[in-house]
Amino acid sequence: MIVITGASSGIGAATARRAAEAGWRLVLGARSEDRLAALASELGGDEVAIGRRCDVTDWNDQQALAAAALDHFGRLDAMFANAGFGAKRGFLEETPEFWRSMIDTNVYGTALSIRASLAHFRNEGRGHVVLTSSVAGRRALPGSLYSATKWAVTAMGEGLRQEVSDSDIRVTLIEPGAVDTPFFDNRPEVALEADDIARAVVFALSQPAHVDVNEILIRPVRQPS
Ligand code: NJP
Repeated sequence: MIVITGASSGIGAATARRAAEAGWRLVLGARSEDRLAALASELGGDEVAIGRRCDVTDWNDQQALAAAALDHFGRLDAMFANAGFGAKRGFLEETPEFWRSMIDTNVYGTALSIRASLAHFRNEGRGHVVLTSSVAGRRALPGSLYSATKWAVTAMGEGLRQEVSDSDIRVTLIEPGAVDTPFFDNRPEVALEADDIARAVVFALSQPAHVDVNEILIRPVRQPS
């Protein structure tokens, strides 16, 4: 049973489809309830997937999302903290309010998703936290505060991995290059499909319990940086 944030679109929605195909049951979180409801119904309805409105920057929403998994399915095995968005490069671009919202979502929201699932995973002694970082979380991009938020996600993944290394809890960082999703206003010249990332997530989830896939960095061919 997996909780996915940012499940209304792009990588999150594609991962929900692949995970359902692999036999996972799902709680889908995002702010667009209509899209979550449509996806849950496409995946087979209440017995397979439910959608819940969740703004990842809201601690109450995050707690309710994890609780929905336990209430509805009686278990919680994995948390895919994937919600996030980008910003124009340049430290004179965007507004300070937009910056705050991106930091809140990408950094604080990811930390809250970890927090909302970790107590349960600790009680069980097992569980799987998957975080969507980025190539931009592995190398600094010019003028990119977004890149800095993804460095923070990469650091959280590695910090969490070390924290829980006294247990069977697993931690995976997914680090995509350009992916053709609504993340971009215009499709990049070279790009992966959301499903390419979804297959990588399901690969990490499907490993035997003793195997902890810590990082998967995936670029499309011809992406130089
Ligand atoms: O983008 P998109 P992706 N609370 O726009 C949700 C990273 N990434 O799939 O709330 C809750 O299709 C939003 O839902 P809604 C990227 O940084 C991407 O490409 O309904 N949810 C939607 O479901 C991000 O971390 C690329 O608006 C919130 C989802 O997030 C992840 O991949 C490359 C929310 C965004 O879906 C998924 O992005 C890379 C909030 N406050 C990393 N704010 C790429 N596309 O090239 C947003 O390296 N969402």
